[in-house]
Amino acid sequence: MYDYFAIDAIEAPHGRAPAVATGIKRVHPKKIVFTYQGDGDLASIGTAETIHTANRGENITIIFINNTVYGMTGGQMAPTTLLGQQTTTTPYGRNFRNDGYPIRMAEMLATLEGVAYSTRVSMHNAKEVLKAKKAVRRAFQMQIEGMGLTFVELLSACHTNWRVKPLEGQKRVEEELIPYFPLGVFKERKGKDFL
Ligand SMILES: Cc1ncc(C[n+]2csc(CCOP(=O)(O)OP(=O)(O)O)c2C)c(N)n1
Ligand SMILES: [Mg+2]
Repeated sequence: MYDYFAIDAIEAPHGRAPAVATGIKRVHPKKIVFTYQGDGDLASIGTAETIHTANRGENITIIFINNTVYGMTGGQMAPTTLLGQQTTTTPYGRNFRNDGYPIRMAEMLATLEGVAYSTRVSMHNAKEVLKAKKAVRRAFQMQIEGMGLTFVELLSACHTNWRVKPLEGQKRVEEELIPYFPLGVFKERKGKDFL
């Protein structure tokens, strides 16, 4: 990521980014600290770190890229894989009897007191990308104001592992992901009454 953004960065072991970010933010409270995590990372490997960091209300921002697969390792099922979705580990499609249901992280985290902002946006067209940009800005602004943990989930295609062409992938986000993972703001704290 640090090849693309002019920021200081540290690589955490998979799933552990919120724990590492907790330490960095506590030592450098004036720095804007965020994690950048996939769905396999955040909703499976790092479930404990995600939930407890959010529950502690650490004043960091979590950027969550939900592409419904473990992309980097070749497209295995992730906690957010849709029912019926074929992956290398669910060749007949995800079945809730064996694999459970896709987890809606933004809604789940919104229930925790420590979370100041939880939203889901999408990357499937230019208009939605602009909205996503606003959500990220809002999250950082709330962090600057010290309001608690801010969480931005971004729906994203994974053309390589979905094995689809770019336009088809964007269409799938709109037609298949958004009906299960609705866009919107699930929590937005106003004021600092929790402090
Ligand atoms: C503790 C740990 N377990 C497993 C791996 C292997 N691994 C690397 S990337 C990856 C999948 C990542 O999937 P996701 O977080 O959804 O990110 P994506 O590639 O889809 O953006 C896995 C399992 C690892 N690096 N560390
Ligand atoms: Mg992924």
